[in-house]
Amino acid sequence: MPFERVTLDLATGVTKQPDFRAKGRFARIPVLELEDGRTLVESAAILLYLAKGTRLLPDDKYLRAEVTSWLTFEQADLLKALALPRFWHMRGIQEQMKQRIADFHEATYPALQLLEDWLAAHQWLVDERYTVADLGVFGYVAMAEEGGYDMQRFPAIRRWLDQIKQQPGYVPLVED
Ligand SMILES: N[C@@H](CCC(=O)N[C@@H](CS)C(=O)NCC(=O)O)C(=O)O
Repeated sequence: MPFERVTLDLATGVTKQPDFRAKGRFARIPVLELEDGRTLVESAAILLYLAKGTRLLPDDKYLRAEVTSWLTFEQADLLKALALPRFWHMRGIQEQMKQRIADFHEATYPALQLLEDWLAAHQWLVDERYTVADLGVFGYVAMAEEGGYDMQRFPAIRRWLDQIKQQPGYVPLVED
């Protein structure tokens, strides 16, 4: 599927500008812009849209709901708690944000443990095959260490992350 990737520097406040807001109602990335000019926001919606009709999204109604289930878990239990500590580390303000980071860690290790337990018993998140559920959960879990999370505790998650990186066509989220 042909596409153009546009990387934005969020530090410039670009997502708050009116031209960006016209494309992305929640003032954040990612935004998928279609050829006909329509846009789609929220990573889970974008993944489900792009994957429809491909091997990355099951046709079966139940399995498809299982994919949505994992994508929802990622949004509710992982995304912010993994993203913000990483962001504060990147900004060099981890000392200042120490308590909030500790609170996120305390609240989120149990969610990571749930993922670990699932992956200790399964190769993939849904239907024992690679789907957009894996892709959606992968993003921030793969960068959790940058937010101070000790991922050595989770061997099954680390095995699964490596497995995703080895998939044909894998492109790192953050470009060098
Ligand atoms: N639930 C959203 C979360 C997206 C999100 O939090 N994006 C952040 C960057 S990772 C953002 O664009 N923040 C706005 C900003 O920093 O200006 C999704 O999964 O698409």
